Amino acid sequence: MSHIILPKGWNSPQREITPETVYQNRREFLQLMGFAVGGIAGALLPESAMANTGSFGLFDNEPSRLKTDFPPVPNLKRNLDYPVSRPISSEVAALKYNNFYEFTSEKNKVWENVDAFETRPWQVKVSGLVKNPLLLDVDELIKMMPIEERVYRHRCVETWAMVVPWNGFAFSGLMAKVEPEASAKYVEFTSFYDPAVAQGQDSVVDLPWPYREALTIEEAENELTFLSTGIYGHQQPAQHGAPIRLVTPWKYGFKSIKSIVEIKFTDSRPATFWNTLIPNEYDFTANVDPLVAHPRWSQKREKMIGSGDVYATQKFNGYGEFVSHLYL
Ligand SMILES: Nc1nc2c(c(=O)[nH]1)N[C@H]1C(S)=C(S)[C@@H](COP(=O)(O)O)O[C@H]1N2
Ligand SMILES: [Mo]
Repeated sequence: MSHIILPKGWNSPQREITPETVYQNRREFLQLMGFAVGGIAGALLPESAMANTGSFGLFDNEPSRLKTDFPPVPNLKRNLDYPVSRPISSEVAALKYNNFYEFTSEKNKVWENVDAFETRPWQVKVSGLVKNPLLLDVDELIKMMPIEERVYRHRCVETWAMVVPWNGFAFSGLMAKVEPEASAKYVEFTSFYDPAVAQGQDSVVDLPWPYREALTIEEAENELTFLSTGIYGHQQPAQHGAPIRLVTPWKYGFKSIKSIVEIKFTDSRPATFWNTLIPNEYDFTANVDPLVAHPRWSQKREKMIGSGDVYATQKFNGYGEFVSHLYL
């Protein structure tokens, strides 16, 4: 989540990791990444210290390696209940600027590191405190659910932002099918674990892989909460979390876990990846709020990928009318 480039090994495609570049433990990893280890927040950076989103997509000589031929989603209708006043971000910019720590910590290199990631066939399990647990192929799940398009803002805690047309289905629709028990209070989402393919999972010995995130049951049931199986009218590219990822647009982006293999309904709050690693920087709830600074930077403004346009950050990322009642 920092912009510090790690030594070779973390993102080496060949996984030629020498003893010197293997971090001994997560503390060393976090210090190298510039995190404020030890609980004392680092000095607040000036507001000008914003994400270097540059001009991705504007001045690129399109590298032929960038995959763009994803299968289109037929008969896709846009749900107009969630209008966004800003322009949709460049698709190429979004394809080439990602957070996906399983592959690399370098945002502009994720797309180059996902070639070996097989996202079909892919099984999704829905388990825990539900009346009707599920274990099925993701394409069966997609056939079962009403697929629609939603244009949402996305706000990373690092201050970069985008506006993208996701396709997929409302999480509440899946809840209606599996019927959570009354005792279910949280929903835990687990991503894949495959260090042979995801070299980031192999580079640091004790990060809490697989990536996990969680919501309260009320947040999960909110109409905004979306499982995205595609973007820009087509199937999900690997770098956006194929084949299925969570989208919670009023929360910082780290909550929107990619490449989900299991969804579990629980009665106690699950441990989550970033909150376990560094709780003073990544809290569990993580609602977008311009007035609550991150320990290392202000959250007052945000910068769009692609255009580089800067906007004032909005509370709940502009989705207060849908979610503010959850936090009274
Ligand atoms: N499994 C997994 N999911 C993840 C991440 C990750 O590293 N691994 N990064 C998160 C963060 S910090 C952000 S901002 C978004 C980025 O989504 P995008 O690359 O599709 O824009 O994915 C989130 N989901
Ligand atoms: Mo993020």
